Amino acid sequence: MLDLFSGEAPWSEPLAEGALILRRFALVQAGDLLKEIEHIAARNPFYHRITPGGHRMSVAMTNCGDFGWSTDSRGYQYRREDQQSGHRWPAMPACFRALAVQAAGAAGFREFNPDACLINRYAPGAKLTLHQDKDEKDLRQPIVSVSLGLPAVFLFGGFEREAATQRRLLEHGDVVVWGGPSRLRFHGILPLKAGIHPQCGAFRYNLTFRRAF
Ligand code: MD6
Ligand code: FE
Repeated sequence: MLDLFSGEAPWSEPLAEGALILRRFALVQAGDLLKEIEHIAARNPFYHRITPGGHRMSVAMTNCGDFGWSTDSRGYQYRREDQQSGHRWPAMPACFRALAVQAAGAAGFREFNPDACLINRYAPGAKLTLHQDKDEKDLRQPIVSVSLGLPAVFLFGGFEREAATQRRLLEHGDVVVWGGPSRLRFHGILPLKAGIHPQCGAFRYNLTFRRAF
């Protein structure tokens, strides 16, 4: 019998209009996703980018898909090549794309067709200060964000940096989808607390799928 109170995954939690958390939506696929992250990072290693302001980011990053997000002294942009290795970004694995499209659909975004996946790796202390994701060409497409490994506190704010923020813990397998009227909300991640996750050791990984162009 269907038991709505069993706490079985996945379940959804609203954040704002156009934005929600699909709790444990990626739990079953997590092992496959982690294997693919390992392959991608073997060819295009994680590294700490330097922001246009000259700061070394505490989050280490790599990408897959047609385009990868990067930053350097000229600003933020999507590029076909990894500036560190000189290689093109690896293709987006089929299991990545399938998950992203399914999650977007579950949140009501039916035509999501991501061409970029940014992979963030957080070690203890790593954080992401409040920012907007606005480097993508078509802001009608949502962003799908998958959390793996150690839990992190996610800040979800308004349309100005100073606006009040909600705090939500994102755990292994949680997926955040947002778009529509929430697409340009400020958001961030508080410094990661140290711990050991059975599948990811001392790290948190986050995959964010976007339509860049
Ligand atoms: C993170 N996520 O969860 C950082 N951006 O590690 C993001 O910056 C983000 O989760 C856009 C949409 C969803 C996100
Ligand atoms: Fe973001």
